[in-house]
Amino acid sequence: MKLMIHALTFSMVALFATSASTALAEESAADSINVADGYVRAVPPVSPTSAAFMKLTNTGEGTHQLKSAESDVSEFVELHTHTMGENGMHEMRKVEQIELPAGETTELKPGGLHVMFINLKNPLEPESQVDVKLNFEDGSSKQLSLPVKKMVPMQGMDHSKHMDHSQHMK
Ligand SMILES: [Cu+2]
Repeated sequence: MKLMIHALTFSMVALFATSASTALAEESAADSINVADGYVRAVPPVSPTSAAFMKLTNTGEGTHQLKSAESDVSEFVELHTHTMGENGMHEMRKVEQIELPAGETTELKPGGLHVMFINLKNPLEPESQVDVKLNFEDGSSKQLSLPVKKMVPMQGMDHSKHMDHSQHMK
């Protein structure tokens, strides 16, 4: 009698172990995607928009897609890219998803792919943190806390020094 119970217990343990290892073999997109160097652009209080940038490395065997992002900082959160318009100007465009090929690092960076925050609810203070959730194609998701960073203005875009200078001239 005692032996039978032991045998039963053993087979139940074996069953659990089998199902657990099956679950592990099926890695979710969120498990496969490593996020590095993520940050959100600091913007002056008057700005209605900002963006998040980061490096997404797919360490898994298959291609994954970033389908959407969520955050409390703005009314809308969209996945965007920059394209060169017919007028030769950079234009932002919404994309349905961001492809994350296996074994590759996909970089979200200024002038390229980014997570766009539209209609900010509060100013983004430098050194504060922004919670951003990334949603992948298989329903898995990744919760991030990204620092807000001041961006170095692009060359020729920084008119603030000019204005200071002219004020001194008066
Ligand atoms: Cu954008």
